[in-house]
Amino acid sequence: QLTLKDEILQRFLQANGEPISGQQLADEFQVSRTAIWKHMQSLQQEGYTFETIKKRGYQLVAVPDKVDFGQLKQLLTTERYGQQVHYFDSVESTQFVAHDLVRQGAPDGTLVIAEHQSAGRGRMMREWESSQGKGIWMTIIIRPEIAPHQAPQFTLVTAVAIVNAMKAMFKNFTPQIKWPNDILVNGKKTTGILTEMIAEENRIQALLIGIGINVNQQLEDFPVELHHIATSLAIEGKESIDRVHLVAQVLNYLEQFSDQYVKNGFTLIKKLWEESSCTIGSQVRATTLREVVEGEAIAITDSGVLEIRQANGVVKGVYSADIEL
Ligand code: BT5
Repeated sequence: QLTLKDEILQRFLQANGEPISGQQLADEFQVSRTAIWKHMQSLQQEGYTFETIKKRGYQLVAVPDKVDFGQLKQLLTTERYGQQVHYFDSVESTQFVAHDLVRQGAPDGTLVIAEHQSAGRGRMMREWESSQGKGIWMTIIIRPEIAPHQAPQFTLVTAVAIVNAMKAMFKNFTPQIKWPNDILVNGKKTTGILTEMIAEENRIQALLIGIGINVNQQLEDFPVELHHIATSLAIEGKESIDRVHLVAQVLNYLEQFSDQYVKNGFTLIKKLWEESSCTIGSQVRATTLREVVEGEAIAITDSGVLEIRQANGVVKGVYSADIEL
């Protein structure tokens, strides 16, 4: 549900820089001009800048660099993904918030997004560095009609969506997928995906798709121990990036690809995945919870398992692992 303030903002965003008078807004929303003015003042405090154009009204001339859902809605072409947004300045982890929301019955496509996470996490409770205002830290709650054993494939579906969003927006670098859950640019990690499942018996209640994308950090924004493995899109693309557009693109592609996957299965996604992968054909060292498997990554199977041909010729399937290329 949009508040009046969000509606006013939407109206200015739709106006594309054209001025709108206070009276016009008051008439449209059937409130007083003072009410309109109060909401515009609080938008100003959030970093929106309005200019007064004589006899014509107010013009929106600058928006703050934050993930604003008034603006996000304009950019979405989705039916469900991102249509409900829970936006936070700071949370421990968007995954934790999403767990609570699932319990409260949040609908398919609900987005949880934060400017900062104080306890962002990766797989197996590893730390995920989520600095204020520089990245995209979000969880999408989805409720697909699939069996629990298909859940890991959603990490691959998500990776394909993110890579396509990046390719559509950025021409001066090429993102690559590293199985199972990383997107690399020039060999360094820009993005991590964390897929969690809430299931009962043979039914999925919800998948929580956590996505962390390093967007506008510079190297010094990362802790030293990440300098050799992590990078941001701004570092690789040599320009600062509008996060709202990227969030919208990711959600647009993600809804399209997950619907496609649920309807038609893994074949197309697998093909797209293979086209953007830097894993297949490489020598890898995969560390699973039980063992270390070394060899050439030769394929992913129809269920998303990575096949590795070892030096002795034996092919092993790996379900989840950390990969060194
Ligand atoms: C991941 O785990 O790559 C999944 C990361 C998911 C983060 C999102 S943010 C929104 C949502 N809310 C959360 O709390 N989490 C999700 P994994 O493959 O286990 O990789 C974790 C490892 O990546 C760490 O042990 C570090 O070595 C490294 N790392 C930590 N922060 C990083 C960053 N910002 N960029 C690149 N690498 C990082």
